[in-house]
Amino acid sequence: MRIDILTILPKLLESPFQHSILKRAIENKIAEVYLHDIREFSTNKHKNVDDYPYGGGAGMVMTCQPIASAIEHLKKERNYDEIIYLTPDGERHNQKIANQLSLKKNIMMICGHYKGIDQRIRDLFITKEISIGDYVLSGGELAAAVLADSIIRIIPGAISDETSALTDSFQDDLLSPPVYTRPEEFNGLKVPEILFSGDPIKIDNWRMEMAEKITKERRPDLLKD
Ligand code: 6GU
Repeated sequence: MRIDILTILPKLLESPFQHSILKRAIENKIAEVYLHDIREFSTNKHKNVDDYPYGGGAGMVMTCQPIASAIEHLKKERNYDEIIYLTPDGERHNQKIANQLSLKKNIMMICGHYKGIDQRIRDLFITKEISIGDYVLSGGELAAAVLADSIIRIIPGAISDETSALTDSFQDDLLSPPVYTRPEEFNGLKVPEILFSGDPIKIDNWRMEMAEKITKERRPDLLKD
């Protein structure tokens, strides 16, 4: 999979791909991530990327030209399965969307700033609009990092323990059961006895019961369908 991210703050997006699972996935050629500075595509002599909104009001709007030029430059090189705009008014991100996107070959992500991007860019180029939750971020970059992480980590081979991504919270609409490691007792709190039983079926059943209990308590909405 190849992901191209268009942003006015490429530096902000470097670090998330330089650690842990994402770093390894990129090193192992399971994913390629390229950051593109929208400003470099501006034909304006000051390299401007924003302007005042028609109709007035607070805040600036990202102009069409630099974003359109960047998108067209990339589209000339390859076909994109999705061109995603990260925006708080997009479809709320979830595991199902991550699973679907993890099967794609080429994905482009556009990060907005200020009051957002000119609507015509959305009308002309964007195939999917995604929000990562009901709150407002300063820009789309952190959302793009979240989206890319959720996609890359589940590409087969990204996680060494193949079953690990499948047992994640949400992968089966259940939250994860509690986990323990050494020591057996910490500050008077003991590891549940069943985890020492050596009986994998009993342990699996206990984990499933705990997952259901926790999901019922914290996120009953996940159990509804
Ligand atoms: Cl995708 N962008 C911004 N700016 N804020 C958000 C978001 C995206 N998702 C939730 N809040």
